[in-house]
Amino acid sequence: MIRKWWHSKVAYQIYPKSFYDTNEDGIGDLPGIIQKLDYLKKFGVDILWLSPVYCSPQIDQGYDISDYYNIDPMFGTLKDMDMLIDEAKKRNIHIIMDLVVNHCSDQHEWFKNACKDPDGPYGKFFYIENYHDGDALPTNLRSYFGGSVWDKLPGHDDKIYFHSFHKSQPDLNWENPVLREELYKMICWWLDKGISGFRVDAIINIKKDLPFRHYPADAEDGLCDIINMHKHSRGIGNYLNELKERCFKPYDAFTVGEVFCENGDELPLFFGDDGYFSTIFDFNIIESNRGIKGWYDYTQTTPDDIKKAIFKGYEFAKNTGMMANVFENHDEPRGVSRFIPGNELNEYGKKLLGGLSFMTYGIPFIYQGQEIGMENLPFDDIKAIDDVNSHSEYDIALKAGLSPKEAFNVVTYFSRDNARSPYQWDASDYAGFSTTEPWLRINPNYTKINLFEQMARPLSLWNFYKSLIDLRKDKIYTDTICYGKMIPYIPEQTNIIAFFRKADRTLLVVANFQKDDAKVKLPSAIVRVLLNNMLSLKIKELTLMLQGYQFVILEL
Ligand code: TEU
Ligand code: CA
Repeated sequence: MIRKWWHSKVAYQIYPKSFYDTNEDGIGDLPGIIQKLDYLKKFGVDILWLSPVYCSPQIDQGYDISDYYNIDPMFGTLKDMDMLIDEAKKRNIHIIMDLVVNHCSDQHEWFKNACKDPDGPYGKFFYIENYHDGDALPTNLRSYFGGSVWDKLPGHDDKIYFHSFHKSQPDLNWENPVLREELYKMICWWLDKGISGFRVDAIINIKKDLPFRHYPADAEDGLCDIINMHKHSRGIGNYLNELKERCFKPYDAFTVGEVFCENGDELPLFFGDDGYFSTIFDFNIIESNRGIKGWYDYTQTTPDDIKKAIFKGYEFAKNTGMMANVFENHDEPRGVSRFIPGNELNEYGKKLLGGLSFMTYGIPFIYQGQEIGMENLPFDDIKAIDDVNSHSEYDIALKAGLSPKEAFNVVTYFSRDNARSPYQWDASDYAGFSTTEPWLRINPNYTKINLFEQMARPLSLWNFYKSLIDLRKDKIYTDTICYGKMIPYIPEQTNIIAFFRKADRTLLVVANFQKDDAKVKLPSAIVRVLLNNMLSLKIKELTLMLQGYQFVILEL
């Protein structure tokens, strides 16, 4: 593996709308991020991924872009963005933007022009088909956000267009070289501005299985999960290669692909030395309890599921490159609320999860608030949920026969709003996020869980994350933590996640992922305890006597 600057770094995802508000409108903004750069530097993060800040009607929180070349006024101006890039650079922080090119917004000029003249050049930017009421649809695929992927083209009763996500997010037609050129131009324009790269959204969707056809229905709606099409489609590599050659490679950009349904045989090409992307997210933990029918169809993830997920990711990546470690993001519930039973949730368990994410082979991505242990947002009514996907999953659960209360419970467990509530800076009004009512409710636990409190408390979760960052950057250990082999240790011991990291040094990471105490035999004597989420560590004749949720990094 060719060594790259980013291998030893720590990345942090900012959800701008909920990060920090400076102009008192209840919405986070770019000047807010600029103001916090010194803090982020002090914390130790090197790469900042910004969820979309482009112009957008915000139907899908910015993942519906109406102008790729401008900043939505709610976040600031292009000048603010230039300043953010500059100020970040001064501090040696790399900015990466979200690249959403599978689809745009139905308010984008391209789509408006396509509606005006579907047979003209912009009609070819999208997938538009003729359709008369009563006809069979070209495919029976179900969009990610529920319902058919087809909708009537505005202003045309006899035409329909394709959308993988919400109907306000028409898919761009990558088969069309003119469209591809437009996208490449835009991508290079941003790279010229000095950003270091992109997180590449939903990219697996750009290749369709053409000509469109029907698939066996998988539910009573007669539709079939869109993922099935992607299992059949081949040749996405041609586009991704072109994208890499034309845009990413000339700038040596750092790119992280959101690749969540892959054809096994093609995947090694996605990342690594010659990959289409520098890295891709390792979604094994996040996907560990997902059902195929919808959110309601999930199972509770166990510590042993997480263990399996961690080793599966490593086995998959080890000969190819480095994946990006995540256990939450803006599309998922808060990891600590999801993976630790509510009545056992405290800072020890939160530290354990953070420790695993940092010590697993891969580049750690922290989602804003993870470092202070932000938890799921409590909801009391489905109407209080903003996220579009939550509402469609609620309907799916009801249709599957769940009672409104059961459906509501499922949705509150998975809702994307859980992780989108404003950042909890301190215990003052509105959690120090804003001076006014924010766009989404603040978690009422902000008086207890907030950054200010944790920075002041030496044994806080935040300080533990800081130690993890410092350890990764400690010259003595960088090689072992970034490049060292990961070898499972006592994998058969239930609720214990343990592994070696081996390079010039040998580390043993041990997590007692349960509330009960546990004994773990050591393979050899300990040279040093590098990190411990508790004040003490009991050892009796080469056996660790771990407390519930104890997590340690040992040097052997
Ligand atoms: O997500 C891709 C994706 O497939 C989603 O369906 C994801 O599985 C879902 O959000 C879970 O509820 C990306 C973005 O991360 C997401 O925020 C966008 O909504 C989506 O693309 C469309 O751009
Ligand atoms: Ca604002």
